[in-house]
Amino acid sequence: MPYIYDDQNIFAKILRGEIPCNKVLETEHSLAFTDIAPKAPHHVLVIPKGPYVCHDHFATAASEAEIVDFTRAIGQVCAKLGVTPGADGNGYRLISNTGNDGVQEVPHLHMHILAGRNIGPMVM
Ligand code: IU
Repeated sequence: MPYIYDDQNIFAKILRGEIPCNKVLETEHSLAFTDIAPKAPHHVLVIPKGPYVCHDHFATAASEAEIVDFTRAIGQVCAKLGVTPGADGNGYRLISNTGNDGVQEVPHLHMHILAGRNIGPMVM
């Protein structure tokens, strides 16, 4: 079944500049901003600028340039936060909630970066 993108979702509005965000990083194809309800000292969301509902949609429909940009943007945000383990940071968790069972609230692909404390066991 094809993915149907709802362009009225909150992240689409942020991308169109209709709603402000606390921007952490912007690249050609991606945007990163702080989560409005942080679950950790660092809680950043990274989203592709294109209209993709979730990772599966992105991985099958996005261009290689978008996929590379998104993947690198996540790494760049972690570096900016100073949490990259290989660069003496203390690590982080990446989460991308997907669909109903993943309890995805906003239907635009987003990667949560959680860091700044021990995030605890995987089931939250
Ligand atoms: P999800 O369950 O992975 O879809 O979580 C959506 C996240 O988007 C959640 O952590 C919200 O706090 C966050 N968020 C936001 O940062 N800004 C908003 O205006 C809204 C939700 I609505």
